[in-house]
Amino acid sequence: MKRRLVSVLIGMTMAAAMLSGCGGSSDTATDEAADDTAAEASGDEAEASGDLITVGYAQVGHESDWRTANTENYQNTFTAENGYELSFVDADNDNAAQIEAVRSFIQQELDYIVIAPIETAGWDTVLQEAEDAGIPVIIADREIDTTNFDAFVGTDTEAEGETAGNWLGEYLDGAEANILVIEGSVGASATLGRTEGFNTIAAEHPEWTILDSQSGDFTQSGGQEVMESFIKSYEGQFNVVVCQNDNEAYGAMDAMDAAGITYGVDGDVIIISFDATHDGMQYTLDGKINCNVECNPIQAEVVESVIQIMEAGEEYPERTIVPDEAFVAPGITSAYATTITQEILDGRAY
Ligand code: GYE
Repeated sequence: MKRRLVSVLIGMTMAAAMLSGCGGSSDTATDEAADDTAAEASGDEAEASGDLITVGYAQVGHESDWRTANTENYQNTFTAENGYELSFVDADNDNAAQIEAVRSFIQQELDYIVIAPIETAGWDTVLQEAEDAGIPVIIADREIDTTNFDAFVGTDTEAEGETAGNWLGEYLDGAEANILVIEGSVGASATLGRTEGFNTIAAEHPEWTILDSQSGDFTQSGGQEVMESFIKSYEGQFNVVVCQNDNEAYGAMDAMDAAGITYGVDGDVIIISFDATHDGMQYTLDGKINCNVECNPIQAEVVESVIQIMEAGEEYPERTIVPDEAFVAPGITSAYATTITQEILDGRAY
């Protein structure tokens, strides 16, 4: 199998097509309906003749709204109509269970294996087994610390962390920051990347102090628990809370509401979140979250296009970065982020 040793940042046109869920902007509704019928018919034929491409997806779990959007995106992309049979495993944030899921995909001799790795570590052995079995592996969403796989498709979480830091620097304009960080799951590349990116910018600001940084496991209940304990330890001492995903931000807001702490554009505490999923964007539009750095969960179409190139035996991109942008609440203008409007929220696919 040939490989192209380059990184690819997919173009905005492709991203726009992915986000709107349609393959070509010039298609009329009638053309699309005809295309759909044709695709369904060929899917039926492929299904009947056993020609479907079998793909195993070892998903992290169901910890967040981002994850739900990502799962739905895979289930809607790898369909029989599109020529695929998808084996989907939700590993429920259990690293060992996820590795076992991959092992079972190998035993089933699936055509392709896609993994959204819970943690960066621990992949070497099972990936070697996949390679020995001749099954191509695409690492999706999160990164790992070995290189024995075929392609990566995901977002640049370190850049997301830097964007958050750059926005905060711009917003505070030299004012002091006492920061609490609610991190994502321990050992996940999304956590490591966002932390590192934000810390790089924090290091440029002697007027900032990171008071504490604890994992909220990318869940709402985790975010709430961590925020409750932060409030006990640091009440009255902090003015910034960085939540490494939207669900943690919802939990943190609940904890601050219960303690009578105000936040957002009219409050005492600045909230930064990541993901920019639908509800997170609504909170940003409402001025409760000051800045929300997007992480695009709509990645299955990109994975599918890599598989199609592999199927054709052509050179495929080894690394595809799905682009993100950042959003700020109404009333804030930024060089690093777009000021959110109702129209932007209404136009989003997740
Ligand atoms: O930010 C979080 C999810 O890996 C980028 O995982 C993903 C992260 C996402 O649980 O909400």
